[in-house]
Amino acid sequence: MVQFSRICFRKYGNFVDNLRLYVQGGSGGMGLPRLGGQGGNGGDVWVVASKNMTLRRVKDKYPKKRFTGTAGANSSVRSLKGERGEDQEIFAPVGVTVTADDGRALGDLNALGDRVLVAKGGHGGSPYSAFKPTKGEFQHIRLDLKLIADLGLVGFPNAGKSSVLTALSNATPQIGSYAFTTLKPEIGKLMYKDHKQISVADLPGLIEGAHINKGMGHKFLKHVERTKQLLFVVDVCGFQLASKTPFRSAFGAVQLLTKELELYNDELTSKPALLVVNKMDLPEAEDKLAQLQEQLQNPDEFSDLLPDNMIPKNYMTFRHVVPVSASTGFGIEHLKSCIRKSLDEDEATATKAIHHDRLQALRQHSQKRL
Ligand SMILES: Nc1nc2c(ncn2[C@@H]2O[C@H](COP(=O)(O)OP(=O)(O)O)[C@@H](O)[C@H]2O)c(=O)[nH]1
Ligand SMILES: [Mg+2]
Repeated sequence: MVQFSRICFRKYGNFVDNLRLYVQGGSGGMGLPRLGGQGGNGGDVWVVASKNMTLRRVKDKYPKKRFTGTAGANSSVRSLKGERGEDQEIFAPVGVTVTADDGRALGDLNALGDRVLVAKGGHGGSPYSAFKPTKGEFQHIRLDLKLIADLGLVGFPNAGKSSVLTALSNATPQIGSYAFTTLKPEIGKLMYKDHKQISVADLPGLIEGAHINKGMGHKFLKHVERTKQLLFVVDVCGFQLASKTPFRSAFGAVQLLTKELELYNDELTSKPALLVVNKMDLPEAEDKLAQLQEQLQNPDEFSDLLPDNMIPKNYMTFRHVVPVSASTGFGIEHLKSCIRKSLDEDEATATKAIHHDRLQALRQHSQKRL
């Protein structure tokens, strides 16, 4: 029952990596023909790169997804030159590209404070325009988080991430039985018979305390933000980072990885994810896999096994749990097809959502004209 309620209270929806918004600059203010007065210009709309923002937060904060600059003030006897309308700023995360609906690039947010103008305010009425103001520019825009790969590998050192990637793809990452063999993201390409390619990023290993920037902590977690889906990799026999650190079972490793992601940015745990249980060639692997599967079915029942600070708020839901052996190749083809299925599923949902958005916009448009 407890498990059930956890699922019910799980935050709706998935990680957001793109967003479509309507933006409109403010109208210009009226001029004043009698005295030659000039209306104020309308305010512009900007997208601004800001700290601690995610596209999900933009979406939650502005459910209508409409942004308009303020209108310029009309010219009046008391104030011949009308005041300029206020700009509207849309705060967005770093790493976003801004495009118009027709695909025109408007700009990139590469560093904090970068700004992209997305809708200019109208001109105030003046002697040059017969004192008539103009409307602000308006358009639909898209914010897209730049992705480094379709999938990101998430696992502790030595789980076999590099080996799994090598087995899956044509990548040849460095493999070794010591921590931090992977120094920078290595992107492997998975090729399918119909020529579809899926990219997988092997990231610097996650360790306990990554969220407080231990090891390659933040560098790693920043990369995880920029993948569509996650591929958790655990050693079926569990792991121990060093002789001083405690031994963790495979179940413990899954929860600890989840906790690290959650502490950094809890939206990450709502990304679609698959779990790879590696090293199935080791003795007793079958029994351990069965145990892990039971624990994943009822995580609450087994959370007593974990220290309190290791229990995540929400357990990850894995679309597929796939046992493999990177050494023998067992399960690798199956994993490859699970990955494909999972990405295709999301692509279909995304296409549907875009059609839905467009249809909605068309309806609103035609209603206005009636
Ligand atoms: N027995 C066994 N060992 C494996 C398997 N996959 C990887 N290893 C070994 O585990 C160690 C760590 O592998 P690596 O791919 O570098 O792990 P990473 O740190 O997660 O990238 C290496 O010694 C690998 O040879 C497997 O399926 N079975
Ligand atoms: Mg590695």
